[in-house]
Amino acid sequence: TWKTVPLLLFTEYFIDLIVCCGFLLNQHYNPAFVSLQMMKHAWDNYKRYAWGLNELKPISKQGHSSNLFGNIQGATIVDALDTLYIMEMKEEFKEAKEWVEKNLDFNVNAEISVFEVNIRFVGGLLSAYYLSGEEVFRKKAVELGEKLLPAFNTPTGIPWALLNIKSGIGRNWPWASGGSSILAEFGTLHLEFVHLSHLSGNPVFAEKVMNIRKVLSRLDKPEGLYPNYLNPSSGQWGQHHVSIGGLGDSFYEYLLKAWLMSDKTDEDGKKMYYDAVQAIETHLIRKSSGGLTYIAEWKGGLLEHKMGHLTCFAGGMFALGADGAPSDKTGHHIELGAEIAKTCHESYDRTRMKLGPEAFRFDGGVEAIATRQNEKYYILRPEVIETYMYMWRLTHDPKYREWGWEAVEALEKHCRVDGGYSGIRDVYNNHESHDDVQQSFFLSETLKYLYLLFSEDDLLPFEHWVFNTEAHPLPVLHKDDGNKEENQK
Ligand code: DMJ
Repeated sequence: TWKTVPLLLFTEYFIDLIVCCGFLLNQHYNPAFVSLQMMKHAWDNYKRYAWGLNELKPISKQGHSSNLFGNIQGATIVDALDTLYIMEMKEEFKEAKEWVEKNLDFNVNAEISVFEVNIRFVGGLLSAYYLSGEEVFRKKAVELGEKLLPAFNTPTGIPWALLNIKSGIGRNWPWASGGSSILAEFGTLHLEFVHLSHLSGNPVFAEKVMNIRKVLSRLDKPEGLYPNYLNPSSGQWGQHHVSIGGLGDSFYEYLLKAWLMSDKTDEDGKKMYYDAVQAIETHLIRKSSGGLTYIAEWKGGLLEHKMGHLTCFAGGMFALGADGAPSDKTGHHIELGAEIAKTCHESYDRTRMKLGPEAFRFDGGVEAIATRQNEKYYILRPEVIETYMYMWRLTHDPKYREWGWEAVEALEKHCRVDGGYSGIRDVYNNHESHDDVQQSFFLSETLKYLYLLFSEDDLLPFEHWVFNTEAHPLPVLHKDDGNKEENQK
């Protein structure tokens, strides 16, 4: 009847209102959406104040150049490309692509870090190519790969850490023990170089990294462990310092991922990974009296009971590798991943800002706490969130999303500033002292892993993609179909 019409209209209006508010609320509290908004804030400010330069100084609102990339410019743009693509920030991806087309130039007189340029620039370009299919990224990745080849001109073929990409002259870090190259640096080229050969048809890239493998497998390893220093001329280990954090970390990661990326055909990579994990468990992994599992550092047989923020990636690595472990060890590797994730979460939870310090200790009466002033900083690093993402995907235990959300809240509260996101000098302090750097890996890794943590598992599924150490996804090279990856986005 006529009386019911206004009632119906009102009901319809009311339902619309609820749906609309629900949508807004849901968007606001949808953590994947929040990570996207964080990316937008980081990107917009980089664009406004530091466009084309390597990184942003978010407090002084200007560009920041790091000597890791020499005169190569645009680190944040190349590192962020795939995150923009995955988050469907189409306009931003388009402007980044145009910048790469017009401005990314490797014909510069620059001494660069081979490792950093490989993981951020080569890795970033490869991922952008595989995700978007845009030829410019493939061409630039191969061009840059070719520029890196002279680094391998050493008596053993173990590459130099630093290379002048104009003159082709290489050298090592002056501080590295006995003129050595660094394990985590020369051991973190494998995934990208295999893909460079795959995409260019030129076997030279893969040959270079297979040779590194050969050199390593022939060497004696103290207690089955890999020291962080290896002299590229003599082929001898330098100082016997073993670490799953800085100087060692991504070497182990790349053994496992090389096997996964080869569709589980790279048996040498697999064996080296599981043998290394066995030695790490025996000699480096310990439990504190408070029940926290940690990975110590090994110096000539003596343990330093310290764990770096960088080491926290290992939780995700152990869990990712669980599947390939002998069947009676699968559960154990997942458990190890869960224990490391818990310890790293504690390292965050025991600070005032709920963000983890650069290194934390298990001695002198403390557990998972930084005791030295120069270890109390947080520079927007991703490793703890990376581990939460792997643990979430592999266990679906909701605590990993809760812990990820805690990190979002802490980042928003302490690191977000008007001009972007900044690192913090002391996470135990009441007041933020900002370091004024928005690291490019914040956009490539921290924000991407947060977004993936809160997204469905079929976004870049692990069966088809492996992430390089800078979180750039590279497709698994399936035995049966080399081009299949193009259809699996
Ligand atoms: C990144 O460049 C990579 O994750 C690298 O493997 C280690 N350091 C930073 C992030 O902390």
